[in-house]
Amino acid sequence: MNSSPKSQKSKGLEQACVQYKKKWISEVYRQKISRNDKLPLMDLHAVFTGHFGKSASLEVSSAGRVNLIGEHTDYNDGLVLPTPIRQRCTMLLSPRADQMVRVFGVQKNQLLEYQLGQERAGLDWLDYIQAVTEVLRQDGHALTGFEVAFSSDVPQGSGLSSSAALLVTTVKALRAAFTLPLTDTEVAHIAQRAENGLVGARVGLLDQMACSLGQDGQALFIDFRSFETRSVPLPSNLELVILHSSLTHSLAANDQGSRNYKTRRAECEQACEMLGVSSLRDLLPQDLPRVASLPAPYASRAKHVISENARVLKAVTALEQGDLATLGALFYASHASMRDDYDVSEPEIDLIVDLARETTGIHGARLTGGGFGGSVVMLADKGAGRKAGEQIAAAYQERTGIVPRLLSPQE
Ligand code: GAF
Repeated sequence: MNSSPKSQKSKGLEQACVQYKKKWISEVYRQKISRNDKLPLMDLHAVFTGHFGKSASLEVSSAGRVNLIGEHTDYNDGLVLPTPIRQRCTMLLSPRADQMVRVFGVQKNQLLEYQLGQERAGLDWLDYIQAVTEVLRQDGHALTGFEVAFSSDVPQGSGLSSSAALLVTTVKALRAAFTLPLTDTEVAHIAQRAENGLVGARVGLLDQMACSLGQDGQALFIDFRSFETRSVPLPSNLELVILHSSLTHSLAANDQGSRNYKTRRAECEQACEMLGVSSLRDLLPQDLPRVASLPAPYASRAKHVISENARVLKAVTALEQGDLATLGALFYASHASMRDDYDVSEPEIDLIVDLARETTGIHGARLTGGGFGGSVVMLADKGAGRKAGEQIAAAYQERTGIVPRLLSPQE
């Protein structure tokens, strides 16, 4: 059909207005985000409408997690104890009739797209969305295309599960949009398969379970052998301090010699082979003398996992009793084990833990997450956390010249 010159002109004007509006929205939000990394929900709705010309049909969000204790145990059939953090990933979504997927990532200020069924790795942050649709399609779930805008204030590479929060949010948003019959545990498994698959990081299941099942004010005890889960309320005398060292890490990283996540996993598998067990979970603290006869580094890697499982059990009891002194001692012991036996800490992270020891109101501190950078979680007396965290952050900055980020408690 031919359009008249007049209607062509008004169409051109309309397109110019849409382009101008998008540019304006991008600029306004880029400035907001560069200031504090977070976007109010109302603004995310405006971004969605600005980009896609309609309102979103649903909204889903998942918090990041801090692991209190139980590190590098998940892929060894072991025990963990995460809890949600305030920072979260929020996603707005609207289905389309065709197979096109269009995604606007607020923090990247970027709109990327692909066709369902043509997922391929290498498209930066879009890989997380592609990885999820690939797994859902493999499982036979019927999807159509969709439009998405998402925003996350879980800092990347901070050891606080920014990837899992995005993956879990994506699975849950698609579950809601296409009425997929999935439990929260199944959501976590799909998110892990997505991360192991197209994203290419061979991570365990801790982060996805924590992001999918975590409840505010509760720690989530998970036994990765029996798949038992149990909520453990955080005692009212406790406040968590989370300080991001600003050293970022990548779980997919393969290029730091032997100091990476993938190598640690392989070392555990080799230790099992040498010990003739199917998993390090088969061993208890009384087996440590036998484990000590392994060559380096296998003896110390296995020692960390075995001793860490025992610490998680003790931590659950201490948490239930509101016993911050015992819990704090377990935090310091866990950190020493990650530093000396598992070799996943960094001097800057050790400095934060040492500063915590000298700070009034702090009972314990440890590196949280996969390591090689990231955050330190500390136990503080209720009401003392902010001041203590600020003191530690200031001393860290003075000694290293690196500007850390105090993520919790909030002002
Ligand atoms: C990362 C991984 F993704 C988890 O699976 C877990 O192994 C953790 O490191 C270490 O406890 O967060």
